[in-house]
Amino acid sequence: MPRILSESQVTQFHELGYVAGIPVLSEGEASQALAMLRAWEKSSGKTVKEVMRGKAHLLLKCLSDLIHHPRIVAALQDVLGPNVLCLESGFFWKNARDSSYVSWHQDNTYLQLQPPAALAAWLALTDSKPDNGALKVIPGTQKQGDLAYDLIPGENNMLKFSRQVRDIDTKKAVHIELEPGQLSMHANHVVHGSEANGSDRPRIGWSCIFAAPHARTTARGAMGATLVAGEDTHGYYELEPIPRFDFDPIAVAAYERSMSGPLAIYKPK
Ligand SMILES: O=C(O)CCC(=O)C(=O)O
Repeated sequence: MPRILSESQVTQFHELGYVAGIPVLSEGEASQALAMLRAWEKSSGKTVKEVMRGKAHLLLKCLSDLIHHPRIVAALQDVLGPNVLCLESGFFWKNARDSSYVSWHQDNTYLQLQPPAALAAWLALTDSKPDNGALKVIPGTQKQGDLAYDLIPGENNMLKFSRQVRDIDTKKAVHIELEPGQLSMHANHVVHGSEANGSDRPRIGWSCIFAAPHARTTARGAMGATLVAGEDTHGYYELEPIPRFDFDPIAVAAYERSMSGPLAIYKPK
């Protein structure tokens, strides 16, 4: 029996490569989380959009708490099994009328996990709909393994080193529509992307890559992980500490080590 998903949601994840509408936070909790992030922006003079892209759960305590949220962990275990590591976390933050977009890609292109027993969990802090640039997936493409891609840079592309999948049928794409506080999950190989936000509302999502411990990254360089459920049965990653407070030096040191490896592309200048 799955812990939080229905059997049909688990089947959908495996067949189509995504599942959506999983309730995690109440609308009030989602706006409270957003208020904390905006307060951090105000006090630091920085933006979450720029700074919180790679391993953000090692920087802010509220984000560390979120990757351990019992409802997120239960949904992850329903798909990945009892043991779960968090490899990466960061925001895809689109302000109102924001021309940022995300080109069609597969997440596995970046971390190159073998076997690809991993997924991205995407938590909506605002609503996410077609008019404000919701995430889109091309169902079933996770079954095609690694697809050929081209390096196509774009000024407003939120993927700094865009690896855009070649020859895909975008007519088959579906929008993942979410209310604030809801979660979606997409498979590591499913092709996905999103368009600019043409609306007057922001569209803010927190996307985290989680993996089973036997999924090893073949990308070069140091890579740590945070254990969020069960045990690390394989020891492939340096286990990260849990920050006790924002910018806890022990967690920042782990952040720096990991951001020198395959995640270096996300390191803020
Ligand atoms: O939020 C978006 O628009 C893109 C998200 C994405 O690429 C991801 O979560 O892997």
